[in-house]
Amino acid sequence: MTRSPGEWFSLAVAFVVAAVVVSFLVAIVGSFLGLPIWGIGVLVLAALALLAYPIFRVPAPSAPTETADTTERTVMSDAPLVGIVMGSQSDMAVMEECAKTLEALGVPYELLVASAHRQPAKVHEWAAGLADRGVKVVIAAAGKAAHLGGVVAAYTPLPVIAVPMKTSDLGGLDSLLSMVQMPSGVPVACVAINGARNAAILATQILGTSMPEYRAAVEGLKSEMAGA
Ligand code: RP5
Repeated sequence: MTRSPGEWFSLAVAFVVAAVVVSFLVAIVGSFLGLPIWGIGVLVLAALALLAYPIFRVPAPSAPTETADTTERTVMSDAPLVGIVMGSQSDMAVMEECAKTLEALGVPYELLVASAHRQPAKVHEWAAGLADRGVKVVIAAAGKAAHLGGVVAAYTPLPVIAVPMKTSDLGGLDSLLSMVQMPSGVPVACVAINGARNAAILATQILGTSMPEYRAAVEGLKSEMAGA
């Protein structure tokens, strides 16, 4: 950690003022106790050293640490097929619809809150292990500069469906463009702003290409929607 010349100047002024006050007080106490002049001098020097240490000590740079992990992975099954990740607990209100839809379609899933910029190591660890744990599709929800889907896609061979969160500043256009404009080579499929339900259905459709029960679940949903 470095200090600017202005900060050093302020610290020096603070030290001089404090040093005068402390020396004065120590001298008064010393004479009150009847100490010889050299004893008072030693006391004053010791007091100044004690004063200087906290003022001028340069704190050691701290290693970057991740935000405390308060929300662990929520596993809805021993063998989840869909992994849902969202950048913040504040995305949960919207993403509950995604979880509910997967439940209605009978798809086992797990859910994690992890931010690509606040907890990059957590996102990396989770995304890199998904395929080996049998997860088939990822749903990534985030808002603003929404890089979570892209970061997850960088670490997994699985298809990633992104859900752009509606935002207060730009209405979710920021999230949408961040997700949909992935550079060539690392695709991220993207549903509508706050399209949590569609993300769940699309994930089920992907599962349905190789698992007949999920194809049947989607066909059932389509029949329901058609009023059949
Ligand atoms: C993104 O920033 C999250 O996905 C969320 O949509 C948005 C705001 O996050 P909070 O400031 O509410 O944690 O990382």
